[in-house]
Amino acid sequence: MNAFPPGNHDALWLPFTANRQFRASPRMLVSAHGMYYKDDKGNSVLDGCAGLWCVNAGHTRPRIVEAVQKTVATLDFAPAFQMGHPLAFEAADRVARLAPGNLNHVFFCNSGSEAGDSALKIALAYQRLRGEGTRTRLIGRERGYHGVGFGGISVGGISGNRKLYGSLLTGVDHLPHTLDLRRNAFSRGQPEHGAELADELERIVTLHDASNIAAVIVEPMSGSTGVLPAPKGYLKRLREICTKHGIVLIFDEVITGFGRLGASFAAEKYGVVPDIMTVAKGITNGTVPMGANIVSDKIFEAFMQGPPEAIDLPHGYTYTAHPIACAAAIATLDIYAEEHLFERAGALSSYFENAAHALRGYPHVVDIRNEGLVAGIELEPRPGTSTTRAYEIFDRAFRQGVLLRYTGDTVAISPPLIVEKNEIDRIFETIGRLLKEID
Ligand code: PXG
Repeated sequence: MNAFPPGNHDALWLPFTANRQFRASPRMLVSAHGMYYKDDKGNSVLDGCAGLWCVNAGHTRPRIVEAVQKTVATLDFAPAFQMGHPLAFEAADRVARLAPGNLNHVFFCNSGSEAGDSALKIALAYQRLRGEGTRTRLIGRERGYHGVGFGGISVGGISGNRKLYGSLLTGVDHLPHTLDLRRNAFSRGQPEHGAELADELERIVTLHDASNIAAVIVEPMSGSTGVLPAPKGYLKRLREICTKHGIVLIFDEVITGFGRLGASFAAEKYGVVPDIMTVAKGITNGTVPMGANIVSDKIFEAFMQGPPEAIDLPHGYTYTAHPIACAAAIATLDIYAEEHLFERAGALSSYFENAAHALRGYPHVVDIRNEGLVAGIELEPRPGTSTTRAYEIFDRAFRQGVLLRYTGDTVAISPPLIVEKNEIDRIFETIGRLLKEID
């Protein structure tokens, strides 16, 4: 069967893809159910990465499908500027109730990238509204990923995503990343060493003075740059330094939110609450694009001080709180709660951890990292070329019926939270076999 439908296949430009290599040897998906995709040849493909870290409840869940179908036939679109609809209020309330601490206010957007840029704008505006308008500098972290908007790539720390795009935002500094193979290789869960790396924020404060710094944004566990859980104590230290200096702390929970780590959010799991949390992906089980900022009372209240008829936040999107996305989010949160999927992920995590770490000692493996239902297997690169080994594992695994992700030299695994033990076995056995197969 021809993988491609008729037409000009150059018409589609795929993101973060080697397009010419892909067209020569495509990987095509045509349907999905539960833990499995079906490819264009009719083969079943076990989803080892929840689509792109987003389908946490598994694919085509009837409750979500029906909510979407009903909504699209009832209220296909509703403007969100100076207008509202019931699903938007319900979805915000549900998300806020799930969030820890005083994170009680939800601003909807359509992706993790928009959530990242929105969070930075809210933080800057907040500082100005509270009379601290000199606080304009933004701090990210090396190896951070906050999407692909100009704000996100500026505070992000991946040179490959930045180098083609000019000067980016000015006034940005980066904390050092926390990956330390020398001290922490083959850690299970959060690594022991590296809390002191948060003190680098003090160094940046000394350099610029706190009166010039608006916000710090980090992922509690970096996903896209190879699964890097924060070292023990690191996030708490970052929280303390931000509080001491009046800096807004933003957690990017686009991957870590909605059960991936065995709790609703990493903030809950680690007991450290930021001022703003960005989420996306699992908020709708990946079914409809949606992102959000979950904002603290203190920040929200700062925007509610002007004249009631003035627009408090001049920011938003045509598709903010889209009815179909809101319906998908509500149905998704229902499933997470009724099936106790976050708890399930937590309960399965030690089995998953053991399966991942069983690959220690296999050819090419230089580190294995994990937390909740996510793992990264880092491979030694072939001399002179990075990523080719990990790509080969990804490509061969797909052709053998297992969907993985690779990022740099790391193979990433983050299955839907409904995964069964025998499916966890199959994922890691496939990787183990391929590690022995490739050169
Ligand atoms: N923040 C984080 C932490 C992310 O992981 C984004 C923001 C951006 O979200 P959107 O919805 O704009 O893509 C992400 C996205 C991968 C991979 O396999 C990871 C992401 C997206 C695509 C692939 O590494 N993360």
